[in-house]
Amino acid sequence: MTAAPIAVVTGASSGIGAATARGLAAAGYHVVLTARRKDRIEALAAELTDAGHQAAAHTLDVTDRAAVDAFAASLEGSGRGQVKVLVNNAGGALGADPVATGDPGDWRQMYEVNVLGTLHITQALLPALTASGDGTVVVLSSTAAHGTYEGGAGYVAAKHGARVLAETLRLEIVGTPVRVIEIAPGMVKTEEFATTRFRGDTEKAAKVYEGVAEPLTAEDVADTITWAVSRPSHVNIDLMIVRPRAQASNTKIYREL
Ligand code: 8X3
Repeated sequence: MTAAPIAVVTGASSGIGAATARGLAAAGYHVVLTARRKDRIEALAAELTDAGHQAAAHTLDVTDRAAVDAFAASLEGSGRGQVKVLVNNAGGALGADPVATGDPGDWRQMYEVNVLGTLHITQALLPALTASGDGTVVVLSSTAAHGTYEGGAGYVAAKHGARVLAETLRLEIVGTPVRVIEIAPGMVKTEEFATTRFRGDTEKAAKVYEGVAEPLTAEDVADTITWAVSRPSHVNIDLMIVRPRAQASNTKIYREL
């Protein structure tokens, strides 16, 4: 029996990352879940394995380059299948302050994880993805990568960085057997995104979704990713912007209040 192709998912401990790991496991990939929180990814890997899928967990902070390189080397020597998919999902927002008062530390941290984290693991796995003869790099950007909004500058700047990484990589590696897919979700109601942004202030976090009939779910976005990844190899979904119906733009949201 040939080994199942490997799909690496970063930030797989919750939200879109966890849902994507589920989706890709169901699509037949051997899913390697990475995140900082060991307990969560181990529990999800066990759940997937119990359900008859192939999954493994590897604790990883994508901002730690040495750890990312060691992870890539461990995959090469694992005797598992070829690495065919990388889903760059690790990321997030910190704060929603205006430019005048935003914390430079927040900006730095958002650049570290959303841009440099994506850069580190993409660089580390690109040789394996290329060698597989049929690789896919997914970059989870955001609608914040395509337009700004008040209070969003730090996050918007970081997500623009992730988008530029994806677009530039696609130009640079054309002719190699690797495609680059950017998925840009709008309002997604996940367990942690807004709570992390507002540092545990659940009231502020709840306001983000207030009156919005049906924000996207992590599963909605995971479906989109799984669909894009499972197109035939020659089909490159360059970019998908995915929003809930109630959101016409970053700033035009219908709320039933
Ligand atoms: C999440 C979308 O509107 O919070 O990436 O920037 S938004």
